[in-house]
Amino acid sequence: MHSGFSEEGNREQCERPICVNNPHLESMKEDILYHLNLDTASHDFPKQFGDVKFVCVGGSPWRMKSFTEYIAKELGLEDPKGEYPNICEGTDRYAMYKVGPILSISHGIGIPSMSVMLHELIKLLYHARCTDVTIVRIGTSGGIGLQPGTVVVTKQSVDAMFLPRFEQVVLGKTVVRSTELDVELAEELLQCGKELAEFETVIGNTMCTLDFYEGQARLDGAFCSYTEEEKQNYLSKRACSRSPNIEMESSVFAAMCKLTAVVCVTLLDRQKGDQMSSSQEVMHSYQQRPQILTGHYIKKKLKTF
Ligand code: R2B
Ligand code: URA
Repeated sequence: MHSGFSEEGNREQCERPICVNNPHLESMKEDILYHLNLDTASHDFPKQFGDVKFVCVGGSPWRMKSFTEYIAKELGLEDPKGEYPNICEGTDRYAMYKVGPILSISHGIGIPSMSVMLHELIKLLYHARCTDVTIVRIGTSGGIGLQPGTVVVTKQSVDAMFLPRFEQVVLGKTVVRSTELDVELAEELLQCGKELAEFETVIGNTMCTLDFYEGQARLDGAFCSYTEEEKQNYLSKRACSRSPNIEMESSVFAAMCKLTAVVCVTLLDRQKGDQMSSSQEVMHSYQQRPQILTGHYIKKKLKTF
C-alpha cells in the first residue's frame, strides 16, 4: 500500500489509523518535518493534532486561512479575538491552521509542491496517532463547457493523456500509481451541493496537468506551438467530455491518500478563453464555493459523530 491511509476494514468500522509505509521511520529518534517547520522532538504531536478528523488542503495560504475563519464561524468555534495563528510560522513554504478537529493547509502550485506537503502531513497525522481522517482538496480549476463558478467533485483524476494514473520516477524507474478517489465520499459531497442549491455542482473526471499554460492547451503563455483549432480539438476530445475540469494537483493527491475528495470550482470556460478576466470580487466569490460545500459536509458529519 502506498497511500497514507489504512485500507483495512470498511468505512463503518471505526478507528482507521493513518499508515506510513516506510520501515526506516521506526529507527529515527526524531522526525523533522522540514517544510512545515515542525518536529517530533519539540512538539507534542498527539496533544497538538491528535483530535484531527478533517484536513482541508488548497493552493493558497490566504484561502486556507479564510477557510479556517469560515468553518470556525459555521461550527460555533470562533476565537473571540479572531486569532488563528499559522502553525507553520517560521517557514513561508506552507501555511497551516487548526480549529477544533479541522486542519487546513496550503499546498502551493503543482504536483511536486503538493507531494512534499503530503509526505509531511501524512507523517504528522501518523505521529499524532490520528484515526478516521478525511482529507479534501478545496481548489480552483479551468472548466470545459461549464458555466464559470460551477463546482466539480472529482470522480477520478486523469492525466493529460486522459489516463487514470500518476507516474513518478523512483530510483530511475517509472512507477505508476492509481488515482482512484473515494466514490462514496464524492457522492456525499455531490449530495451536499444539491442540498445547498446555492450553485451548480457536478461530478466528473478531473484532468491533472504538469503546467498551467502549454500543459493545459493555453494560447496565452510565453510560448505556444499550436493553433486555436488544435487547442479546441484537444479540449473537446471525446474522452475530454467526461473530464469537465483541469487543475494541477489531483493525481498525486489521489495517489498518496485514501478517503479523500477533490472539490474544485471552475474559474472560466476554457472553450471560450484562457485569461482570468473576471473581477477580483467574482473570483473571490467563486473560490468560496468549495469551502461552503465542504463546510456543509463537515457540519453534517460532526453532527452524526
Ligand atoms: C489550480 O489553480 C492553480 C493554478 O492557477 C493550480 O494550483 C491549480 O491546480
Ligand atoms: N487552475 C488551473 O489549473 N487551470 C485553470 O484554468 C484555472 C485554475
